[in-house]
Amino acid sequence: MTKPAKPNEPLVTHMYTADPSAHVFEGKLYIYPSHDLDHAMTSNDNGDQYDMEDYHILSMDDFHSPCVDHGEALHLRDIPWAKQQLWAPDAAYKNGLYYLYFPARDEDDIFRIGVATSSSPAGPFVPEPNPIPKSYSIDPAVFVDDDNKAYLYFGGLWGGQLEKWQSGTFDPEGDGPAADAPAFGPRVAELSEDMLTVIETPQEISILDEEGNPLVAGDEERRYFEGPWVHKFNDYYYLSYSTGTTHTIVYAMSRNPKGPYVYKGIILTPVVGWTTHHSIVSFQGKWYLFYHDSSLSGGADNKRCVKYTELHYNDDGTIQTIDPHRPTD
Ligand code: FUB
Repeated sequence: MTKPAKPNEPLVTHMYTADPSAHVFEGKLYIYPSHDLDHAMTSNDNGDQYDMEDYHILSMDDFHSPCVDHGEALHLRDIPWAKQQLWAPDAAYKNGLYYLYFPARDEDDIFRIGVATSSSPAGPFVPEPNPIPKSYSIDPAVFVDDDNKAYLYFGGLWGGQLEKWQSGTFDPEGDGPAADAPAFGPRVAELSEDMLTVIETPQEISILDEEGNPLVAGDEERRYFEGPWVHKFNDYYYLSYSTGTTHTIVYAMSRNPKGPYVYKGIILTPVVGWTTHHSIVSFQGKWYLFYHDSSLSGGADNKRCVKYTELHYNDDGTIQTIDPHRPTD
């Protein structure tokens, strides 16, 4: 039997995992990661090296229990509209059903977001025949608020194609803004009651500095790149995300799930590997950060491993910065 994973150690070592979205379902921790494959793809800014084909769901009764791999929960071959690249997923629960949200490239090589359903948090999941209408780009994250409204967040630069959607339709020539222009923000749209469609055109989220000015595209230490995650603590919404080129997980706060959000600081300093991607979850009275790095493969960007560590708030609601290389007590 596998031993329980310690903080900052791989949750599992029998396969490569990345992009962990952690949730508490049925009293247990469920982790929805990408499943990195052990192949040698050429690395480029388009993300061709992330050529994943299926999802495996992990769970733990608690942090003293071994992490269970529930096997293949969804495969590319079973998704009618998807051609390749099953990237970072997320999951949600509503109305007695579990929903798995995932990005993939369609037949035209355009990233869209799909949804699949299951009666169990561990799957298997059955995909809808088409992607979610009006969805695009990558890294879906779903937040279900206390009033039961659910929101779909998404978007990623470079290989994630967010630059190509600035006119509202896909423009293959679409590019990023000038360094002194407002950076592109992630997108948000409220989900329908059945969680399978959005009920509005996705809108861009503004991320502002403390003076109320939008973060600019050249501010690579703070501007949005990919991997949105929204959680709520003490009536504040926290939008956390990867800064991509500067390799940190940072966060911004708002009183409204759709923003505008005000930038606050760094949650996670750079890990081993180019990408960084996370989720934040409350479990048994404590808060945890799930994240990945490339340590299990000795640094290969597309062979990553999922880890966790405890997350702490300051009295004013700000989050203490985590250094993944510092041993925990
Ligand atoms: O795993 C593929 C991509 O790498 C994800 O969608 C991004 O967030 C980055 O982690």
